[in-house]
Amino acid sequence: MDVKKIEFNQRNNTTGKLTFLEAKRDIPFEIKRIYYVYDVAKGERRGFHAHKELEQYLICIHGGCTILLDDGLEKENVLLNNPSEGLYVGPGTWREMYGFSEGAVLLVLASEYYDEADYIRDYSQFKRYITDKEA
Ligand code: T46
Repeated sequence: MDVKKIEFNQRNNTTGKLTFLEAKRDIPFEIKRIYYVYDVAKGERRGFHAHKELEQYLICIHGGCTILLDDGLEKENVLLNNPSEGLYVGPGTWREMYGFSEGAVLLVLASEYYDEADYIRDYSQFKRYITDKEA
């Protein structure tokens, strides 16, 4: 599965914590877009799609949420509840986000501008896409 949890640089002292990410050093792609998902009501589930080309880092900068990842063969659930950790999610990965704690903020760094044509929003279409790619 093309996913990986990364620990970012942290500087902690008695007054608090600071995490930083540097372009090209910590994030291998050029960041073309940043967005964040927040105010997600208890029990809500989002995502339900894969991307054909897009690479992203997901960082839960406040609170926590869980990401279901599926490459068409295996499924994995990753808890994000640490602002100094990022989850790289590569193309061809179905994702669903759930279990948002109250006030959770999920920040996303994306390699491309928003393009609806890059989304696969239908699960059977995703399975066909993966099978065709492997053939
Ligand atoms: C992803 C997960 C982690 C835009 O117009 N511009 C944008 O940059 C984005 C991200 C979305 N939109 C529009 C598209 C929809 O009409 O905002 C609406 C909500 O987007 P969506 O339903 O895709 O949101 P999520 O939370 O299900 O998924 C988002 C990202 O779209 C997706 O790429 O990987 O977060």
